[in-house]
Amino acid sequence: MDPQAPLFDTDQTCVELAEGFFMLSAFIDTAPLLAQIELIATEAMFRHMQVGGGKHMSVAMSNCGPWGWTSSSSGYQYSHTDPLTQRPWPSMPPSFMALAQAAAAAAGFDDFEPDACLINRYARGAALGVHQDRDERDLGQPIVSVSIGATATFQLGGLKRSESLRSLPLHDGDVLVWGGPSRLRFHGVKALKPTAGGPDTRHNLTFRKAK
Ligand code: MD6
Ligand code: FE
Repeated sequence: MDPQAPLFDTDQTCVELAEGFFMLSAFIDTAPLLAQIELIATEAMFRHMQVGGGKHMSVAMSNCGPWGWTSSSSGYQYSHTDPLTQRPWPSMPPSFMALAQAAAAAAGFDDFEPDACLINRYARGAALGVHQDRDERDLGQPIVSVSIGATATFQLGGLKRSESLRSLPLHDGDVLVWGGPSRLRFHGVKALKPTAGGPDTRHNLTFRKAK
């Protein structure tokens, strides 16, 4: 790669799809991110967390940064330590922090200070049910979400669960930034259907200010 090449494609368009909801298409080269994810997973392995009713999520998850999002039979919480090892989550690579802040700034959020990075891994058929991200203390801070690998269909809803969902393809390198009046929108990811010849797995990094 050209060592002079900018890290982020900051010239490219940032489209506001709804008030406070921004799509940065092909914002980042994901190969270095995937290498970092693999390293993180040697310390904090991907696991299918338990949700209510004894079920497990089809999406496998890990975390890096000071706080990690966890789910168990007793509910959702942010924790400093990995419940599997009792050790702190791996630290957030500086390149992750730089990416999250550059994306937030491109969407007009200049003081994003993420302290949590949830790492999702989708194999064929894995899906994320429609939900709101509301476990964070400061809902004034946006969320930055980075798509890596196989294309997924994101479902964007409104502020009430009953509102209709709009389908949005998320490709490798796409970044979503949402905050302000969109911060509590319902959303989900449809069951992954990798296309022939393409990557068979999707990863997603979700950066948040948890505490
Ligand atoms: C995913 N993302 O893209 C799951 N949440 O795999 C999310 O649940 C999400 O992309 C809040 C904000 C952006 C997101
Ligand atoms: Fe979410």
